[in-house]
Amino acid sequence: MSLERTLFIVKPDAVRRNLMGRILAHVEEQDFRIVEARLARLTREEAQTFYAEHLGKPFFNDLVEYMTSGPVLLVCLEREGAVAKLRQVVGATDPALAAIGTVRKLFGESKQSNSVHASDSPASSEREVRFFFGT
Ligand code: 3AN
Repeated sequence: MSLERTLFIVKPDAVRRNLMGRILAHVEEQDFRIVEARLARLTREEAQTFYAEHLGKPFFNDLVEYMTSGPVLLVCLEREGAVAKLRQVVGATDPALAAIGTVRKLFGESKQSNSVHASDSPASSEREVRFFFGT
């Protein structure tokens, strides 16, 4: 396995509930290194571009509303095999279906308010890290 970078976002529902520290501790315990991080309030344009693959889906407008409803923590994480490992640590999109011990099982509220984002492939991680951190 090679050293990879991936994009992680602590979403508005989790920032609002003061879960940033616990969630970051959880990923650090899995040997992820935080290489970049910043709090941001996404604009509508940023959220629409970031989630462009979901344009036209029934939940798209609500997703953009939700992602712009409060601050998010944007994080670039690094580890061996980071992309696949972080998807495991994060769990399924729907917290009700996520495996025990995953971030979404522990903290997610619903399919939309599922507390965190993790890039879903090496191609996505490259695009997403560049989108927010320009590297
Ligand atoms: P994941 O974040 O697990 O890769 P995606 O990429 O399918 O999931 O969806 C992106 C985001 O859109 C999810 N994290 C969630 O916030 C929202 N979402 C996905 N599917 C639904 C749905 N059926 N209803 C409401 N929101 C959804």
